[in-house]
Amino acid sequence: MKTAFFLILGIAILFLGYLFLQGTDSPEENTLSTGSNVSIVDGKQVVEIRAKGGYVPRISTAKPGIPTVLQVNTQGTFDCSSVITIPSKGISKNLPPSGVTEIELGSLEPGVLQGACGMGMYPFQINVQD
Ligand SMILES: [Cu+2]
Repeated sequence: MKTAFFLILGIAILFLGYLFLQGTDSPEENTLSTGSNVSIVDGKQVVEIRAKGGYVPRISTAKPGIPTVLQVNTQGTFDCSSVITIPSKGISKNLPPSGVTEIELGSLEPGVLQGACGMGMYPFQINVQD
């Protein structure tokens, strides 16, 4: 009788441990894997962000060594995030109030690519890592 109790208790602990590991594993995997706003289509990497009162997602994760396009979506964007800049690449672009703007970034080097609105008050970044 006592043996059965401890057996069941043991199984319960193992099961809870399994659930716990699953729970802690997946968020970690998400931050390491390519973000859901980043896709690779026909050998081209597309990083999608939305511009309106800032940039969403503010942090994207992309892979190096792939020709990359930053696809910026606007919808009723009349604030200053309608001017997007990536200083290290000499990029400054006016976005339409609504629409999709593609900005060629070329093949990215590992590291962090910083961008911001025209005034520098709304930052965003692309973490470039394998
Ligand atoms: Cu601004």
